[in-house]
Amino acid sequence: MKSIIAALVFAIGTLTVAVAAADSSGITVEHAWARASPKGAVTGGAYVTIINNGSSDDRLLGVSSPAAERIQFHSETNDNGIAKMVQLQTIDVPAGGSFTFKPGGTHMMMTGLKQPLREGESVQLLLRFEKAGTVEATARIGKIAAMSDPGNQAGSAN
Ligand SMILES: [Cu+2]
Repeated sequence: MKSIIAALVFAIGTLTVAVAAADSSGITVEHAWARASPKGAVTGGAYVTIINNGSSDDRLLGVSSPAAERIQFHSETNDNGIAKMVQLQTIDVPAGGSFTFKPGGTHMMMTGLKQPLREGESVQLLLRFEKAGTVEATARIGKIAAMSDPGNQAGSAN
């Protein structure tokens, strides 16, 4: 009987360790998408939802892509009908919380595009977090003025 209890305690101990390891980075990136760039444009908008199911706060430090020279975070505010963009250095993603980049709100601005962003194609994003490290996401490219993830639109042309 004693040996069975010992085995059980050992099994539970192992399980706890496994859960703790998975919990150390609870960051997932969902709904990565971008807007098609108009002809000749050198900038483009990219959007993701970051979910933090971990037990500690994390912070998005930067994003890069092989398709752009750099990616900035811009928050957009409406000041008496005039849209203003302010650059943010980092994005906080609290434990148990999430952050959504979206058109008209905080967005990722790809600058120095190396190739046009074409609807129906995709672009790689590398998100660098303070604790979770680098998380890769594939952004689907939607229409020029798309307002949401093209993968989520009913009646998508794809
Ligand atoms: Cu912007």
